[in-house]
Amino acid sequence: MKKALITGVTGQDGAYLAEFLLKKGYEVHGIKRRSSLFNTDRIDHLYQDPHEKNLNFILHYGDLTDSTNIIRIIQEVQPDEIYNLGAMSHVKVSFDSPEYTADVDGMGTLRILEAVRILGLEKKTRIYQASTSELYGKVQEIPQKETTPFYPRSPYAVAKMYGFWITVNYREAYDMFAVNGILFNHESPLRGETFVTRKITRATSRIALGLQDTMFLGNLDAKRDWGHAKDYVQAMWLMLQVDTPEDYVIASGITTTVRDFARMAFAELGIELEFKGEGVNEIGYVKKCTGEFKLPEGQEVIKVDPRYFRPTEVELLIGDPTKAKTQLGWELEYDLPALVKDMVLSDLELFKRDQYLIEGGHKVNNYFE
Ligand code: NDP
Ligand code: GDR
Repeated sequence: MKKALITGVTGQDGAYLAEFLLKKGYEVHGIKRRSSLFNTDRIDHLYQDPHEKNLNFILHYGDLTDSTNIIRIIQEVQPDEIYNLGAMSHVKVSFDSPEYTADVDGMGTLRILEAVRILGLEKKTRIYQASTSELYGKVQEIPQKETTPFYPRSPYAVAKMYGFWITVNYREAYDMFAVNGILFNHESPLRGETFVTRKITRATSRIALGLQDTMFLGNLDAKRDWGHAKDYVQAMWLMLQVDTPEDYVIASGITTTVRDFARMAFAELGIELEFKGEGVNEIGYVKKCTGEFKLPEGQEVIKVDPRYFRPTEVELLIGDPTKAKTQLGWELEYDLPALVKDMVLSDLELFKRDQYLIEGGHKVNNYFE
């Protein structure tokens, strides 16, 4: 039985990857951070009582800022594959916590690589590093591919750039099987609530149900190449199954504005939007309702709040996944409409439960960012 170790197992990708590897028959170990509340919502369906025999999903407390626990866990587990997904992954927040982001996302990657080397596991353990399309930053070439120069535009992207190159360096210096997946944005019903797609699908569902009137967004013109996280974790695994360690772009090859993503989310519930105004004065309002949800025509459901603007923005991302498709045989199952549908319907179910609770006189979590 192969053993995999996942950092960031409690995150969106960690949860899908753990499920995928368990189905493949792996023994899966995950590193989770200690927190004052349970932080395992996304993996609770995989949980096994530690008192059971023959466990194949095992969690360890740890943190990427602490090399002592990284070394100890890797020594204990002796993994065949490490997936380094742990990160302070929010681009806007990285401007508020730049030093911490550098420590976790940059130095954290070094700690993993160095632990494998210190423990003499260079020939046994294959390492996947979660690199990102944010490395491309300011547009140098489109579509962006493996050979496109980097121009990072945030403390997050700069930290990830260190992670990218230290992975390449350990591969070349110590002949380790260490690879970068340069993944473009991927989303799902498990996406963190403050990333724009999930923020939109949550607010769309709440607005349709009458739990909220308006959502506030930042740059509506930003363009992203969005795919489904379920498809993208398969690419991570494929990258570790080939003979030669190489870096790959994983993307859908299609780019869409934030504005159009919002339009698609509302359309999924039969609500047609139109936009008027420009810049900070732009407003998205209801033009027509053709389905179950009847909102008043003209209701202003999207407004712009400059607090969500970034000091330096990445305006356009569109990836070319040809190398992954031809060399790894990677294929997408979900296109953008299927992704939007999956997210909106899942959030609608979630907030129908909230609506039910509110009708019963209970309080629900009302925290939005
Ligand atoms: P999430 O933010 O959903 O998950 C991040 C994970 O990292 C969580 O499990 C989090 O723990 C954990 N984590 C944060 N800080 C630390 C730390 N100091 N030590 C250990 N673990 C830590 O991210 P995604 O699942 O979306 O992304 C996975 C990886 O892929 C990240 O590295 C991200 O930067 C990268 N990436 C993501 C893309 C995307 O579109 N989703 C695209 C390209 C790259 P906790 O649950 O306790 O917060
Ligand atoms: P991104 O994702 O920065 O691409 O990083 P995010 O969803 O946060 O932003 C995408 C684009 O939408 C614009 N935007 C807003 N973003 C947020 N979060 N909230 C808003 O209200 C809002 N309004 C407009 C942003 O300005 C941006 O242009 C994600 C993360 O998962 C990274 O970890 C990963 O590396 C990259 O994707 C690829």
